[in-house]
Amino acid sequence: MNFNEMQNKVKEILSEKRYEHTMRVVDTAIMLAERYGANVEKAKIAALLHDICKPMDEVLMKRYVIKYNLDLKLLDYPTEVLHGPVASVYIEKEFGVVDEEIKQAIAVHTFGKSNMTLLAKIIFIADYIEPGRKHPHLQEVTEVAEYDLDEAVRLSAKYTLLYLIENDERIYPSLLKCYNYYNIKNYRVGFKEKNKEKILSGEKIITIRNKSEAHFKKGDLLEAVVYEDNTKDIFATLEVDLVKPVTRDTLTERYAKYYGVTLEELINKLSTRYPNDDELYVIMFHVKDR
Ligand code: DGI
Ligand code: FE
Ligand code: FE
Repeated sequence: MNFNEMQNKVKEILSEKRYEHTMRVVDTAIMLAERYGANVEKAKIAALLHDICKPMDEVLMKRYVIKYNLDLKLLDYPTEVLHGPVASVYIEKEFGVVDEEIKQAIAVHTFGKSNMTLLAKIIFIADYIEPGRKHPHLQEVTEVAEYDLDEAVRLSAKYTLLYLIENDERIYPSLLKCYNYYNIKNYRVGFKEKNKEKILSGEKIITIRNKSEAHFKKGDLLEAVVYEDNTKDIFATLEVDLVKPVTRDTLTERYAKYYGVTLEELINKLSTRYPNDDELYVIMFHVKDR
């Protein structure tokens, strides 16, 4: 089935309002996919089909959960929670979509999960920020989604949690896991693209940062990402071995050697990067996971 055929079928199944919401999610998902370098065709299909089971009868949804071995805990939740997981099975049967990444993105579009794929984040956010939405966080999350998709995921998980608690609703655990996972930005450390391979090979084992990025201690785990990489995918988990305060006067040749520069060059480099910080911190680490 091509996209147009799918679109016609979606239009027959959904109410006019739901169909219009769906098409705005498609447009938003295309925009985000282009922005973050995701597969635009997949984003279009996932967005088009994300709410396809919204009108399905609750009893039928529950039958799907049992018949297709979905998480049985879903049976304790309302159709708001069920319609995504059920759709991930339904679209294979009714639309011939077998792509696991699309199915997964649709399954979690309502409540998210930890460590989502780029596509899943795009559908989660597109659904939350399509311009017809009426919630009070539309503008804030739309703005954040332009430059930091993970932070947008954190915010929409947060606001959904707050809304659900306010309304005495039952929280599906995946939503909480999503929030916790994306709420760890203190322990994210950015590196320049050119340092990625050196870190992975074990050649680079120190970094020098200012106070804002030195609230770590031995044994802490840091998630290393590349600054230039818009998706901010974690390329390695680093375990901190040592955090040591240094000033320009106490920096030594040894540290400069790790950077592959002379001491003088290192001091100049740090003065440029941190012109207002006298005290800096040497963070030594090793790669724990890649
Ligand atoms: O299907 P849409 O309306 O486009 O949007 P959606 O799939 O994000 O569903 C939003 C609804 O789902 C909203 O009313 C909040 C609700 N929801 C999200 N996570 C949970 C939840 N409801 C419960 N009870 N528990 C959850 O964890
Ligand atoms: Fe939905
Ligand atoms: Fe939706």
